[in-house]
Amino acid sequence: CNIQYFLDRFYTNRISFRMLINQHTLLFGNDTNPAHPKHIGSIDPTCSVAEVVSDAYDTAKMLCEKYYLAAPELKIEEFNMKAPKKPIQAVYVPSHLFHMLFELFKNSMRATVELHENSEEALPPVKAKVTLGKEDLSIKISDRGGGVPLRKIDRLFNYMYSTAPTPSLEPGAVPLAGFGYGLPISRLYARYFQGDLKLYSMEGVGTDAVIYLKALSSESFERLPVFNKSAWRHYKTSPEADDWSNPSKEPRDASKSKYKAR
Ligand code: W6P
Repeated sequence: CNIQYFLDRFYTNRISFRMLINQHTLLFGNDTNPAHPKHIGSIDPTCSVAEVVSDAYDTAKMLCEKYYLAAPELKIEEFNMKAPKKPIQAVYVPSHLFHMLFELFKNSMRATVELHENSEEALPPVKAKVTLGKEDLSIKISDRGGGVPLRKIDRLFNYMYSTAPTPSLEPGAVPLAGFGYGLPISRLYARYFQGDLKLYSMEGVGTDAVIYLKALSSESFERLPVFNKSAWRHYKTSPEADDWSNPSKEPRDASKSKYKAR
């Protein structure tokens, strides 16, 4: 609804401003970053995607083991259509990529561990596949965590919804899950450079989460909200009648109605 629309635009704005402030302080600050001399501000012109996948997995694994005393293994596969057998690289902001992958790994690990809690067998691994085509650089994270029914997939991107109990805010506590902002914000990071983040789930088996990035840096320009009449309309329009049939809204049987027919 309106809150979703507002927050998507608000947080896209925040991502953009933080990027600008970061670039300014890094580029006009002292010297080059000693840890990453080739980086241009927060941008890595040769970002090795599989390395970020692996780092995000390791970080999520540490949290997962802290909470559940177990974590699924990772299997990474790469398919480079442009330069077969070469590691896949992108011009990208590694911190953004890390944020998205860390979020997806936490979700996949939680689903995997909770589904197999009372099972003797080993946890099914989480699989990552990094592919580079002409247009897209895609990263798929697949789990065997039992999946989510299609009806509930949209909720996972809703800011007002979380599947985890609200975590405590005690100092030093790092929750594994809880505020329900992880997936919607991750999707904004993907869309910010003209990519996207999608979930494909098969209930009873597991979930594939795919991050789509642009293969060409010339295609990955900033995506920003604009404030115009169309934007205003999103807030002004009042809810209208649905234009698709809905069984719960069929005309009711007047004899069962508590309202008398006139
Ligand atoms: C699940 C639910 C989910 C959300 C996002 C990414 C992966 C997964 N797996 O079961």
